[in-house]
Amino acid sequence: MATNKWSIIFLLAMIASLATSVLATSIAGKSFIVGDDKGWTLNVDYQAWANGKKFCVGDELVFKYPVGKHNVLSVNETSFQKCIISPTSEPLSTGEDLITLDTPGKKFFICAIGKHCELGGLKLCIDVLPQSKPPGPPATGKEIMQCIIPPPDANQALISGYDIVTVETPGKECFICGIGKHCELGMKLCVNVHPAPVPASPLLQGTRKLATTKNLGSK
Ligand SMILES: [Cu+2]
Repeated sequence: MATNKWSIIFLLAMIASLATSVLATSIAGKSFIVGDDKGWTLNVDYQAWANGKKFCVGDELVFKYPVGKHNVLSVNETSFQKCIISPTSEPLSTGEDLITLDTPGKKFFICAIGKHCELGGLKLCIDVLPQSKPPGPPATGKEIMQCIIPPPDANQALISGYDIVTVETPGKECFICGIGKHCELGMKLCVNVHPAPVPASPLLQGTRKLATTKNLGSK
């Protein structure tokens, strides 16, 4: 009895950790420490730091600085360029501020203390790209010919008993039977789809034929 209970608990723990790791890999973005080792401080070229980095929705910025020395204020473009600090603004000030980038587009951050933005260059502008999509289910001819059946949520098996597939895009299209080992036993087909030929006008064909006949006749 006790053994059973523990094995169930163990199983549940396994499932939980598996679910967490799947969730973590699909949701978590990258984390950037602004300024890397230097952190958020005076006289660092933050545009140079941002150059060449790819910020995507879901990524996170970490601003690190000694508490009280600086802070982080998210502002609009005008405030960024002119270092305008609204008296009602509420900057982040924990010394390790996390900002999750949740929308694409340009984002502006400045330090709202003294003249740190104007004179110390404590300002950062980044361009946030839309979330990078996870790769879709494998659909290459090679994988299909190896009888790899996509997971149930990604495969759209046809089951009517009289399935009609219109081949819509040129390239290689492959089909398998997704039941048991039917594919391994040979139930698979790959076809090459060619771009649709430009339909030749029947009138034009007729004319050409007529012309040839005439030529032949006049000889
Ligand atoms: Cu500052």
